Amino acid sequence: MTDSKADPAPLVGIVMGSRSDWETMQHAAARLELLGVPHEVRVVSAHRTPDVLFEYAASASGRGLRAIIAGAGGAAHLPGMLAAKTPVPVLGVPVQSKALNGMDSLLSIVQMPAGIPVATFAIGNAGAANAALFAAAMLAVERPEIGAALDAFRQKQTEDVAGNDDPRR
Ligand code: RP5
Repeated sequence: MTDSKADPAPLVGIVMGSRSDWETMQHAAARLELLGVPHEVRVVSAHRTPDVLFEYAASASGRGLRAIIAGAGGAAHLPGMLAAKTPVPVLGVPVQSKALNGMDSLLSIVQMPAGIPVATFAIGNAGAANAALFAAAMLAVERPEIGAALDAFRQKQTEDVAGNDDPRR
């Protein structure tokens, strides 16, 4: 998290509907941390703190955010509402809900009517991790150091699999 004055201004905002989403969304933060992408983390609820949502969306571009990763579960309107209120690209992460295993979250994030896009990722931890990697890939266009970190991450991932290719060991 880059909140102290010494830290560089965040390029990515990670927001979630509830503190209970952190268990999932920490996987996005961990990837951004690993890749050296300055980011911030906030709880912003579309239905419990709608004014905070509007304020966050209104200030996002001016504060230098280049992507917002938004995770929510259930009737997950947070990513769509953010996307409606900011030109900054919104990457939606469906959090795995207890009642419907995240199918509710997935469908309510992915089924945006034409006109306001939300890039939607897989349900749960994989979606959170991939949203961060995707944000890094977007940033790599203008930030070569992030591109290099992403290349190194992918290379290591390849080597880890290749070096452990006997599942019995
Ligand atoms: C959504 O409701 C949140 O994104 C969370 O996934 C879900 C449950 O929230 P809590 O009741 O745990 O706060 O708004």
